[in-house]
Amino acid sequence: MLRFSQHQKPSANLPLSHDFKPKKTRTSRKQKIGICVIVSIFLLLLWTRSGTSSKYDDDDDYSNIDNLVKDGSGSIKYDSDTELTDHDIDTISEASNEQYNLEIYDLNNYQGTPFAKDNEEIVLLCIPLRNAEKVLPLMFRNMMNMTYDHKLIDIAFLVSDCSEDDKTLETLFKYSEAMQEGKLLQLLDQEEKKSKDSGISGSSDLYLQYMPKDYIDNVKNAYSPPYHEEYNKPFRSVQVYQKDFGQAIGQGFSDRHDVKVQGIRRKLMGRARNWLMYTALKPYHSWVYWRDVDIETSPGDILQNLMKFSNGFDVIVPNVWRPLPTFLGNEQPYDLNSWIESEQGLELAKSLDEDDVIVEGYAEYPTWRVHLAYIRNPNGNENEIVDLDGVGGVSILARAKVFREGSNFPAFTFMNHAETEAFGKLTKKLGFKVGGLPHYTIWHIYEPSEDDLLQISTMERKKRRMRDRKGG
Ligand SMILES: Nc1nc2c(ncn2[C@@H]2O[C@H](COP(=O)(O)OP(=O)(O)OP(=O)(O)O)[C@@H](O)[C@H]2O)c(=O)[nH]1
Ligand SMILES: *[C@@H]1O[C@H](CO)[C@@H](O)[C@H](O)[C@H]1NC(C)=O
Ligand SMILES: [Mg+2]
Repeated sequence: MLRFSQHQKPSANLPLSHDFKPKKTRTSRKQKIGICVIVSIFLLLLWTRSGTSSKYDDDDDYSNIDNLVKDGSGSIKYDSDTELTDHDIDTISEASNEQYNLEIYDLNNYQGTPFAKDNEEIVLLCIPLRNAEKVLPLMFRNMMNMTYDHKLIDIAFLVSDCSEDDKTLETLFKYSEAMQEGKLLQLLDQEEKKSKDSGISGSSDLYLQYMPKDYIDNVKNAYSPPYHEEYNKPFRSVQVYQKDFGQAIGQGFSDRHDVKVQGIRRKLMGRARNWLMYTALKPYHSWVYWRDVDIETSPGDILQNLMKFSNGFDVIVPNVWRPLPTFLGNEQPYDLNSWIESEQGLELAKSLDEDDVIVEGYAEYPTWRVHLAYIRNPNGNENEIVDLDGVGGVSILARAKVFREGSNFPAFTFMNHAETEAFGKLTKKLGFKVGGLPHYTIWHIYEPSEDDLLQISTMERKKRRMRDRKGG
């Protein structure tokens, strides 16, 4: 007798893994057991809640499988306590003592639609990290702020090449655990209060006094209650991967923006992104959303909003700006990797070696391309979309099928580009549409460069002298 149950949504029997072993192990055994328990409970909850599993008797013959596939109902699970006939055992070669799964997916059902939220389409959220400890609270608050159903989002982190004293991996694990238990907001608030009380932030936050007041107010607002209903809800799953790629270029602002290092740095980043995506992408993902850690504010419904454009586009990016100190002009177009190809860009490419990488936004590479960042009008129509050739990696929504059909983040020179810019070109070559929203903006954090810090300290000294003169 063969019995199998059917799941409307491939959830209950799929890996909801949240277990990982940090290389620099800090997690106690107790913690690990704790997580296993949480995962099991979560699994059980999903299982009971799905309510769609129905059992088929042996007189329902194999034609059911056909029906299932046609229905697009996802997966079929063979339970351990079923008696198998010889024929069944022939059919299913890998029988194990306990339980095994046979899953059937009609991949036509996981291509991504503009009605993703209503269709309960599952999103894979990919976040690469390096020396990111400092921005993790901000990143997690941004994730929690997403109003797309958390139970439809699988999160995959890749941590690479962090410095010796950096605690990205440990902190990531701690926050992920708290988030899945619904306790993260509490934890972050507590930690923030503690550091405020101890006055640790002090001199490193001096630049805040030079930031535009309305921006600071806006940020304060963005990080304050009331929060939406979904905010504290656990995500479908969290996976943390650790793998080094030998990235040697510093993660400081000035280090990583030197033009000479871009080619190497970007190819390594491409390699990292590919490892992350190929490891995490599962058949039931309809979407992949790439997000950098260092975003300060972003609308909570960004996923739904980007998905709206998927009737005409397969890859969609928002505009990315950053604030600046008032003495530098308040704000600035930031992500210059999203652009429209130009005649001059193509000519420049022809003049280069096959392996040379053009990195957009540097004087060394005069391409005269139109950058998405520069065509923004703060009062422009948020629903306007333009065709792009290159894209930046800060926030990319892509149909999962783009990757399934072979696109990725080239870790070699492709059409004189690498990583996300090459991803844009490659994706177009595969026949997909790549678009950007000029008037829909998310905000990257501002990190003072060495020059900016120098200027701030000069101004501070001047201020002090004035004060001293007045006082004395
Ligand atoms: N796994 C991994 N992540 C990285 C590496 N380098 C940067 N990242 C992460 O990738 C994202 C983008 O990195 P950034 O350093 O901001 O690089 P960028 O976006 O090209 O540069 P900016 O435009 O200056 O922000 C961030 O989330 C980083 O934490 C790396 O070598 N490995
Ligand atoms: C959270 O979402 C709201 C609503 O879209 C938005 O106004 C706010 O800026 C978001 N917060 C952050 C930290 O991005
Ligand atoms: Mg960045």
